[in-house]
Amino acid sequence: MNIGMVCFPTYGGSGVVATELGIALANEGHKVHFMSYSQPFRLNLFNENLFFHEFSVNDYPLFEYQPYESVLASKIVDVAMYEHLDVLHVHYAIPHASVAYMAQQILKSKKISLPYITTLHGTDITLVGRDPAFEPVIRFSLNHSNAITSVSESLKKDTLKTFKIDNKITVIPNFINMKDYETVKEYCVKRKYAPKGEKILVHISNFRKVKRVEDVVHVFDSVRKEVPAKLIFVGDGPEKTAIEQLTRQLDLHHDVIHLGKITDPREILSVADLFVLPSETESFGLAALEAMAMRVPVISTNTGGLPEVNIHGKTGFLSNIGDVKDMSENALKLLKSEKLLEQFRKSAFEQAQKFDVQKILPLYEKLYNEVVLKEIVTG
Ligand code: GMT
Repeated sequence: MNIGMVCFPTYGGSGVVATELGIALANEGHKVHFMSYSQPFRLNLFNENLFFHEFSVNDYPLFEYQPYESVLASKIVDVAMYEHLDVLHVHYAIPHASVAYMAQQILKSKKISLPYITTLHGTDITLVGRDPAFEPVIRFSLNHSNAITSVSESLKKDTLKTFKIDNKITVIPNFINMKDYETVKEYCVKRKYAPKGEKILVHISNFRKVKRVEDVVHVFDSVRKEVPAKLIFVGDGPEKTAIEQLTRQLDLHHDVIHLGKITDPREILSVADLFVLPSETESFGLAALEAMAMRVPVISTNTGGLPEVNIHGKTGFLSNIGDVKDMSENALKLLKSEKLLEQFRKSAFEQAQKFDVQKILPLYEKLYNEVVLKEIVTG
């Protein structure tokens, strides 16, 4: 099958899912054409079935806001016509679902049919999507999608609550390739970050408000009072400076390491004892799943899709949003007992196996086949 894949290329779960899906599909023999304004950061183009079609939005002085949608729609039309796409898969509803609809209509006028699938990732519904300014466009383009997927049951419920959607939503969870995680190597030297054998807590995110990174700092503050520990932050984003200031105010900064953006989280997860994710909303929590696949238990909130991934009392613990005390107690419970920590590590790894690409990929392939077949039958 020839598949068009549209995603945001930047650091963030939706781009990672799109890229990993494209790679898995390419390994199965499908030809996958990525369309994005820059190369998705995990996309390796040395694969005969992977293609990247870059587009750039001109910085014309008349435009205060660049016409991203028009340029992307034109790119989709072009790639669909010349690469003979069978199906288009767009990640993140805003604005990709409406762009896909526009491209579909343009192609229709040229007697070319291109069904499109929209995958909802989270903030496109739970944050940005809640803005009434987007409502009619999102509702329309979702209702006209040939199929919609959401990354968790929770996000499906949120979508149906927020928008009047007549279309069916199929839940296809985030996934990982377990092969990449099976042999646990110590990629980087633990001694560098924890020279005295301190416990290591890790948080990976894009440092947006929704991640509540300040709660990570407060949890670490409590933990460190009882157990020698280090905190490693991975990622960058709008809250980073405020977080740095907070760690200085609390006099924690000597035990906090900021690594910035790294492409392979396994390196740092291989030395972690706990992963902390205290998000306000989290449709799935791919970062938590990646941690679990590296045998790292997760201290998280119980929001959104997190309970579908992190099993309370087994793979980690779930707390109410903002309940730093509970999160700290849970973290200490694990850090103070090697035996318990080991048990949780094992369960985290077992739970992660349920989200192996081998189980999830067929769900996407089935959906692609269904929409393509339906398009042929109904024209
Ligand atoms: O986590 C983010 O803020 C990035 C965002 C994205 O769209 O790139 O992530 C969302 O999609 C991921 C992949 O499906 C999910 O695993 C994340 O839980 C989700 N983030 C939120 O819902 C906040």
